[in-house]
Amino acid sequence: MTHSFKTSALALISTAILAVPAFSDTVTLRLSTPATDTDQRTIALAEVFAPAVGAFATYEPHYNSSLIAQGSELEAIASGDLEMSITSAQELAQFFPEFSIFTAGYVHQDAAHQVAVFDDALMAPFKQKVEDELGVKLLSVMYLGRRHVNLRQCPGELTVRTPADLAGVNLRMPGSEAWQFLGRALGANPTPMAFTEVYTALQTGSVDGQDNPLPTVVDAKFYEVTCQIALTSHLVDLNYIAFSKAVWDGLTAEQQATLQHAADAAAESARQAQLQKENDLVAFLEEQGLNIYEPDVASFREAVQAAYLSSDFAATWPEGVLDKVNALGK
Ligand code: KDO
Repeated sequence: MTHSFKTSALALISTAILAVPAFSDTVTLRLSTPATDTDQRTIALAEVFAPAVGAFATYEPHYNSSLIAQGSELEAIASGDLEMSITSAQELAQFFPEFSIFTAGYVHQDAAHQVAVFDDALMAPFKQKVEDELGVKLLSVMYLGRRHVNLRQCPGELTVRTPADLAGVNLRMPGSEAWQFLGRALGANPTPMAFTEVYTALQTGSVDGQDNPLPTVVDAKFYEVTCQIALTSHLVDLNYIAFSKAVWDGLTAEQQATLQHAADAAAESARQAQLQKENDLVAFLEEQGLNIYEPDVASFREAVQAAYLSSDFAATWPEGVLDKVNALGK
């Protein structure tokens, strides 16, 4: 190495060291999500989380997967290209199969049960593994809602009573094995597809339907291009606020406490807003012409639970965890 090269290399290194934010600097927190800016979770992060951490962090949200594709956010955080995401147990299960316990249909009972599970000691080894092996901290649990089957066909053409009625139905599910499994367990023919492509796929008929909670059906305007919702409640779905451990470790203990509190407050605010919307939106959707009805939920529960219990997923669930999760419910 020539003298001049060494000198310029050293200069580059010292510039890089100087560029590392000191505790007193403001750190930029980029969040990437497939969700819109009108989703209750992103509203709460912008209105509750961002101002609470404003003294030391600048929150920079990117909606509609405009920064990172759905499902690649955790890798982006791990490699330092992103600071935050609203991740799912299904995405985590791609790295850590035991997270599939939180993706299984009819396991979580409601929003309060999700919080009890997330805060319980049973969750500690799950969180620790994600932190140690992926460099991602799971700060808080967010409520997405009860997922139902939402189809283009009207009940005259197809009425959903039991899983057998979904045979041959092309149901869009998000793109990972845990989601495809759920689609098959419901009796459907699952098609993997990114969230941002679903509206057009429903509009053009390249899929027959999709599954999401009512607030998402409204927020993403899926009701404009579908005819019915069978209230299967097959998954009381959650997301986690995922945060870069490298950034977390660069914060002071006081900043960490503020940030943790801000994440919890945003999750709680979003949970209440989402629950309210789930209650209110049936009437709105019916006004839009959608047919909303209850299928034989017991037959869905039985089929879905049986599929999970005999699956390779269940074999990865740590001994006794399902019983502990069930014990935290009603
Ligand atoms: C979806 O793709 O259907 C899904 O509901 C999956 C969730 O885990 C989550 O990624 C969600 O999309 C997005 O936040 C958009 O609401």
